[in-house]
Amino acid sequence: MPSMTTTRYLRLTAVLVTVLVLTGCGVAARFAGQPGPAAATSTVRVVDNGFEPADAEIAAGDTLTWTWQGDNDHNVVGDGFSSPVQRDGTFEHRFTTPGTYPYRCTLHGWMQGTVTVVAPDGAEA
Ligand SMILES: [Cu+2]
Repeated sequence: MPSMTTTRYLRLTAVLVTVLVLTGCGVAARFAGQPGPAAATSTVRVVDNGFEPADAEIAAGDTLTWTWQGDNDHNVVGDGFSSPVQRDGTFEHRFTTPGTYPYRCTLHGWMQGTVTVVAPDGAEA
């Protein structure tokens, strides 16, 4: 029967449109809900006397580089990574596991920083 076929066609079209609209909204909501790419920090400056920025964020698998720019000796000591005491140069550490990694300069206890390692897709661990 033609009318039956038409009805089925219309219902199918309605379902398809609904699916497309919902899918589209979902995608749009995901983009709208995301704060955007985090300001990935791959370099932290070691100055007198602090770390800039003190709170760095990188993706798991990325390497963070500390660059000494002050006039005094400092080091970078955290759980699983430790630089020598040095006055210039750099120190690198590759973070593979998402999490929060506090560190400090053992010569100046108030020099503290944090590395937040997020999953590569941007999700917090
Ligand atoms: Cu220091």
